[in-house]
Amino acid sequence: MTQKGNAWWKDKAVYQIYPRSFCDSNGDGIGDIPGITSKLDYLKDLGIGIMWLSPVYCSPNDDNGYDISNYRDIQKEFGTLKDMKKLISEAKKRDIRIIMDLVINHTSDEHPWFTESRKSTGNPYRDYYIWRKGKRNHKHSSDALQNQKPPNNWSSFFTGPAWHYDTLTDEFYLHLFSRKQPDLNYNNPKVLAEIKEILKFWLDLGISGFRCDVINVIYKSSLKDGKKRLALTGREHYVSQDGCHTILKELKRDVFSAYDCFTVGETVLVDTAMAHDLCSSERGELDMVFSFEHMDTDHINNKWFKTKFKPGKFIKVITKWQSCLDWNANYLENHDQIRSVSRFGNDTKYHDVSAKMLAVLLLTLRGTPFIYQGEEIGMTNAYFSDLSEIKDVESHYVNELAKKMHFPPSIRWKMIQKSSRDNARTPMQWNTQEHAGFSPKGKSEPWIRVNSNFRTINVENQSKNKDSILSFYKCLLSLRSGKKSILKGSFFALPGPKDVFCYEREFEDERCIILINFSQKTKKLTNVIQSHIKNGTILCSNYNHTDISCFVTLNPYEAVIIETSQGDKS
Ligand code: ISL
Ligand code: CA
Repeated sequence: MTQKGNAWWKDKAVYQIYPRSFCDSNGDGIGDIPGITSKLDYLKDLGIGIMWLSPVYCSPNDDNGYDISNYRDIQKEFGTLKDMKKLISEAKKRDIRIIMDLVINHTSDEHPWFTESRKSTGNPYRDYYIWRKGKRNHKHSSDALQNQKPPNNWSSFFTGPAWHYDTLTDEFYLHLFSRKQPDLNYNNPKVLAEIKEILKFWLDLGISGFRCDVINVIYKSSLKDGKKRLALTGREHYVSQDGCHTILKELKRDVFSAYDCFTVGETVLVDTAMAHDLCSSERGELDMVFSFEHMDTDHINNKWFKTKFKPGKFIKVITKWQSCLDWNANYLENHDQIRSVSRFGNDTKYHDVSAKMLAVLLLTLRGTPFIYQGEEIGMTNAYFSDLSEIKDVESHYVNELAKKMHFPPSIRWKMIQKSSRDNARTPMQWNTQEHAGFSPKGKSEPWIRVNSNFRTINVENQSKNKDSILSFYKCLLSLRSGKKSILKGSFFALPGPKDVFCYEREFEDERCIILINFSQKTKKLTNVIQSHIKNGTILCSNYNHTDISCFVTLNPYEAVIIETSQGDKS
């Protein structure tokens, strides 16, 4: 065991793998661990230093692995513990660290703790979960459920009440997510003791940390009714509570501090102050957090009601987070979000330049960048054609709710087609062969449909092309690793034209200015920016510009990194 030394995770870029959709080695249509191992050279060549694996533990797959039934073993369809050990050691040979997903707000309802817990109110595992009697409904029916209401008015992240009635003991259990994801009870010290042992189990196997799923909602400080809201009624009783901070400090003290590892929290509904308290280095909780505010800039209320993307809002939110937190976990995509090029760029006419523009943003902000599989080749939304193609549990819950609310089928479908998480879960596009090279030829169909644009957008084509999005990512990752200003410099926003994000990164006497045009219009640079960059050197441009003289306008979606020197600051 090594004592945690330097913050190595600040210098590396992370690559997120959604194992089900990355690479299927045995042709059953489902991505697997040997598949991931077979792509390690690809990841090394790309230039990433850390890999985050979405859950690979045993799971009945109600929520694709985010419902865990055994924390100490690998889901059969993904392989075995032996395969996992091999992946860890092969990654290590290539200097790639692995972090795993840690899902401890809830387990699967098929986890033995829960199957025991259900059995009786006196079962030793009863208090591993949150069970309560319902409220009386003042109805008189022979059906027990008809006579009562859930214990409080909280709603679930996946729509509907956050409680499920269980006839066996005539009580309800709490589930902030799906019915098959009962929440653990962190008022029971035995639960945290179990979790600590699970963490050690994986850290001892050689993994380098965890992405902690919905970690800031694990502690419920009361079960009182919440203030009525359009979504997530009850949240004031569980978002970032004192009890959560206490647990995180305890995990750091008793487990993480003894290993050379880091943690990134997925923290929902946080503002910058909450995020600071969860991850500032002096508090000893998490090392960094994923926030959501920038992901909330293209919809009203929730992601199912999309609005036109307004770059100004997005730029303002990112600037705020860059300025308020010392270190951000930067991301534009993950397995829960639609594809960034289809969302913040343009996936038709400007596919190539806008995907590269987003790469510049992701890899030059202050913080650790997280690239999601396929982002490096500009994978787009799936444009599914029918509900039967949709696998995600959340989309189906939402469809049911919209049906109950009498939304016409065509509106329901539009909402799901645009916003379903499945947009990011289509198989990785490796080549032009059958199944995009995700599964071997002639074997089972992939578990989810391949995006029909795989013949043009794929790794093989882009590897051969020096001007591709993939080559651009490689260049940028290598540039980043050698530039102290980009790796660890301060962030300072500069006023730019509308829809253009301008900022400066500075470390000692090295300074870079980054200009990113989020619009399809040509933009004239302000005089201030022009004077800042006039003697600079272009380090990277998605239009292959190299000459700074006469650089006065930005093309549609143009992004440039310009190195300037101290002397030029006006
Ligand atoms: O995807 C979302 C909304 O559409 C988010 O609210 C998401 O549910 C939230 O960010 C929590 O996500 C994490 O925990 C969920 C799981 O379904 C997600 O895949 C995971 O990233 C429950 O474990
Ligand atoms: Ca497989």
